Amino acid sequence: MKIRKTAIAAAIAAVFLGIVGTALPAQAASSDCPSGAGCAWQDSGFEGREVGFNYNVADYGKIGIPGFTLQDEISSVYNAGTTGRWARWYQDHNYTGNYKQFVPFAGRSNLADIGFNDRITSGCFQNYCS
Ligand SMILES: [Ca+2]
Repeated sequence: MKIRKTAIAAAIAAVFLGIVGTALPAQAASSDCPSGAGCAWQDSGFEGREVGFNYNVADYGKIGIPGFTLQDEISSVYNAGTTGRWARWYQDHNYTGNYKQFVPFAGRSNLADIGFNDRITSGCFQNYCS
């Protein structure tokens, strides 16, 4: 039941993103996420520093530039995966704690909308969350 609700929410988000993409010039956008990746941005609206994964990130606190990581900083995410897998982002490292998941070609431009702003520490594609 929970998964079904998330799927519906993700589908709505995808439609919403489509509308935004049409209305605005291609600037900061979910389309910045490379094909095949799961992407996370520091700011809402797919802006700020961006980190993508092809399989998973066990701890965002351990990647990035010296002195700055995306741990507990991520405000928008997008699943540009091409294998049909859902992308999940977890509150804690090593894919533990609460998580949000998104079907391919869906994401969230503002994680604050779903109570998940600046909380993410790990992320993965389904089947690579271990
Ligand atoms: Ca943020």
